[in-house]
Amino acid sequence: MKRQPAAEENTDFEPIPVETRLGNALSQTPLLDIHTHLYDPAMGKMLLWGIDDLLVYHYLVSEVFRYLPVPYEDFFALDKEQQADFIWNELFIQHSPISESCRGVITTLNMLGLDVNKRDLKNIRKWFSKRTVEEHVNDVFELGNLRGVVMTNSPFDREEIQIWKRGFKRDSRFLAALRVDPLLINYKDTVPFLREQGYDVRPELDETTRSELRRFLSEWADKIDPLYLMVSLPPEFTYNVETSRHRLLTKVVLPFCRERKMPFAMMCGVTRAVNPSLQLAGDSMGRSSIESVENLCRTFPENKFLVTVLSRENQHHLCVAARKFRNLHPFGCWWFNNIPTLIDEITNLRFELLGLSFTPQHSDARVLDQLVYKWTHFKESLILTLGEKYSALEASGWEISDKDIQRDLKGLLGGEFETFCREESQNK
Ligand code: RAT
Ligand code: ZN
Repeated sequence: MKRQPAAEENTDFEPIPVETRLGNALSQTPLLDIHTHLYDPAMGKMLLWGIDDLLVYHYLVSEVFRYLPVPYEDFFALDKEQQADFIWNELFIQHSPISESCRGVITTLNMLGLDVNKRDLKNIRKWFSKRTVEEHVNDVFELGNLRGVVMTNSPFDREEIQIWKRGFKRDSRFLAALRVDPLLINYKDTVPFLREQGYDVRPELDETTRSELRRFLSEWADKIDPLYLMVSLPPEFTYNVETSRHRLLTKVVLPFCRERKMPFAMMCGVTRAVNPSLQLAGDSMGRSSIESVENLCRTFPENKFLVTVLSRENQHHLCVAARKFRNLHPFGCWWFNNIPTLIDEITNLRFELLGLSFTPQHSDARVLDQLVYKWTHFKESLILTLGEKYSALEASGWEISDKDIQRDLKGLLGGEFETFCREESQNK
């Protein structure tokens, strides 16, 4: 079947193909995006949106250097609009924009109603300059059929903590997640920051330090009301080693999550700054230890783990691990996996091994407008993968009703995640 949203009317009396019914149901199922880098509009400049932010997205920054031998520093010395001009010219005018990140910009502009064929960046800028953030948020949420997005909230980001401390009226569509990378990745260097914030912590994890770290997490959780606690981990992360990270995890983070009945989200497999000159675009990836995920799930049955992995080679093992542990919920086709080829493959693996008990996608949007393409492209894939599974069932004599489809989609697009967050861990 062709990769396109299926939404057609039944003009004759032939039975409607299941893919068409799936496409129709999909356009009527509001979804929850469980991991983004977007912010509540009340957080002001932190919420990125508009054409220039779309063009300087770090996924596109790394692609532009594929074509031009410009020194990195020269590019980063330009202001945002100049960088965007540069990227537009190189990736959209001098070459056809076929990569996933480039096509994403085109899908987004097209769905926002702009004539992409004019290839006129000035005009596009003019269109955006007339919009307010409020109307843009509403339009993007409507186009993506979103009911909510989960932010990534860092209690280590000075700009962000000022905003939370000042307080603001929250937009209920923007939910929180507490991100603690500096704590688990780089604890020793984080001690001075924590002390400056009024927590009596030391590099050694003595009793006072542990209880102060719990106080830090508690106060932030009370302030922002997160759905889960999260961290991204390097490929070499393993459980079972006597490191300070291990002690932090088992003596501070996991007990805290248990107490709050909150999942702990692990995003496994990122190697930060393999090319530091590329700044935010310089991260790479590696294969992680799913054995460690299994160890954690077994050793801490009262904890709930949300897990996504960056390496394609880890995807199959993660599915198998989730078959063994009810307290493990795989989610998303993360970052370099968020391309049609891998989305199809990973989602099929998960359907075939886990049925519908996982969350197939999150957007990771850093710019509001990206919600439009990241979800549109994902839905194109879902119509193919889930449509094929339904067709196969029908071929075996099992009829799929519209109600079945609606129920399944509700689960896949946020419902299964919400149930997982709500429930006590059942792995006891
Ligand atoms: O997808 C991204 O934009 C990455 O840079 C990361 O933010 C990643 O998703 C993460 O959450 O660490
Ligand atoms: Zn992310």
